[in-house]
Amino acid sequence: MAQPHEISNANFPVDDQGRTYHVELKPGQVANRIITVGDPDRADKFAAFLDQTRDGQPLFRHQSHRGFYSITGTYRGVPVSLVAIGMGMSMMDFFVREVRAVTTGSLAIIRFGSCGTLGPADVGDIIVPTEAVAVTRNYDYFTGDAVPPYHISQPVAADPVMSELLATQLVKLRGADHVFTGLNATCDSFYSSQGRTDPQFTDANLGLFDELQARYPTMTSLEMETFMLYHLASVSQTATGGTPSVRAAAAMMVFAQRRTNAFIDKARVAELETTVGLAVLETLLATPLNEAT
Ligand code: R1P
Ligand code: URA
Repeated sequence: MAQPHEISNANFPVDDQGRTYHVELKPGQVANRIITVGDPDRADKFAAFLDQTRDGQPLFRHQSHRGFYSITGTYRGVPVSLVAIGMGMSMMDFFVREVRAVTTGSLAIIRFGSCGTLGPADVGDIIVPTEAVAVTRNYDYFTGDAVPPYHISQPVAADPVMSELLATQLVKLRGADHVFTGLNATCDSFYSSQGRTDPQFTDANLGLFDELQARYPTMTSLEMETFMLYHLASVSQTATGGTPSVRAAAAMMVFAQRRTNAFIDKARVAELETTVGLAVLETLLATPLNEAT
């Protein structure tokens, strides 16, 4: 059995090989252009698009003990990583911070995930969120304070160049009727803060959809990570300070139409993952990066 690695530095833990504590990557194992997904199977499907090495495998693959799955290789000769992070804003936070810690120069990160929609998109359509808000449960409401049950943050924007490139690639592939841009709500639950009803718990969320769309009429998607990616990109800094060092965008497949209650079938997901995956890779390649920052 492999020996556990010793960890040092309680502020930013790394092991004796220089790998970060949760994502378990060290310098040289992750590229500056990254696609992040939730589902590890989706990362494996994307790996098939990467340039094949002599043994038919990407250059590097690692499953961390905390559920992060990383694949690094090249796409049309350019280094690219795929990192599956699981679900939720805190997993996005681990991923962005730990990858930033072991890379130099600017990073371009695209989240390729799934989402629910309140419309006008439908199941099987693609949404490119040009901005995102966080919707978080306001715990004090549930202990009796006179506050709203959910907090809705101010919006944070995606990288406009990457979003435009992504939307253009996707429209070419899927047609303008099936690609939507707009505001995304990143929620801290798949259930309560996404307005799902659950008789087992008090969630006070019956008016949430209407409240979200009244406050942000362009709000179209609901998912669980994108806001954190855009937020961290917006506060990222270079060694010299100032300019953000992380550029970020997202594309999401609509799995759930929350007004009609339709849910996508598996065959459609497989078809979307392969076609949309290529558009995401092409966008990453077309994103100019200052790798010497
Ligand atoms: C919930 O089913 C998960 O699916 C969405 C949500 O953001 C959440 O992580 O994204 P992924 O398909 O990327 O996992
Ligand atoms: N992912 C989510 O977070 N919500 C949905 O409704 C579908 C996918």
